[in-house]
Amino acid sequence: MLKFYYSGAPNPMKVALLLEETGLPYEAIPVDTRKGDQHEPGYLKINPNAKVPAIVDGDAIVFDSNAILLYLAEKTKKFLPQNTPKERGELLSWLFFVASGLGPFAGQSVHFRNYAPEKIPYAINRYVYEGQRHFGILDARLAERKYMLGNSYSIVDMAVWGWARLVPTVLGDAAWPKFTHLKRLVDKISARPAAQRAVALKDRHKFKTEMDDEARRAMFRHLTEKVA
Ligand SMILES: N[C@@H](CCC(=O)N[C@@H](CS)C(=O)NCC(=O)O)C(=O)O
Repeated sequence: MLKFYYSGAPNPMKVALLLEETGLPYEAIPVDTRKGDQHEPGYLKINPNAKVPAIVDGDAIVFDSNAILLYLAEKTKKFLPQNTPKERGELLSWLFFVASGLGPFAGQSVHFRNYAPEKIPYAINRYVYEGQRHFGILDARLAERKYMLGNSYSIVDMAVWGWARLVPTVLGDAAWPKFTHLKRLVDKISARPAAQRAVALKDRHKFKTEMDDEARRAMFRHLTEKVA
């Protein structure tokens, strides 16, 4: 059975949503990143980047959330647009936009707002600004169409949902009114039974919740290794 290495964080949650939407049987294997499971040698063979999510499907190993979304969508032939150059081009553009822009900027915004040992106004402003800019681009697109690629729900919407459901965590509690179209999409997806099962998945396992020294050592390794 397909093995899904996960935690309740945004990138694994996109994949949990797609797995639940497709109905593919899978075994959910917790990787407790606050305890350092991501650095275990056995896990590094699956994801050398020491992050979640990753999947093992027979002899296929796939890591990086949007790569997994594409792999599973192609495998099941679900939640993809028409296979024309135009539609595939749009699919890839938005998937990569989320993977290389939204995700990293949103992640750094959360880091500098909540976890950095010093509050650095320049860093906070840069990442909140960029997070806001990326969410704004999604919002503008959704002002003109129901879903990211038009009339059909696709893996791009799932990739967006992973991060957009956390808009207040990324940008602050007052942010939602700026992104009404994006909020509509998030609410629509969150109301789906598959999304509710995806969000509930982490309750099947016990994950550490404290961000203590052990967690900081596991997740922010630059704190103990000066390279600059
Ligand atoms: N580009 C990767 C990023 C994965 C990632 O950053 N995962 C976070 C959770 S959302 C993680 O594993 N954090 C633990 C750590 O950094 O040690 C993807 O999209 O899967």
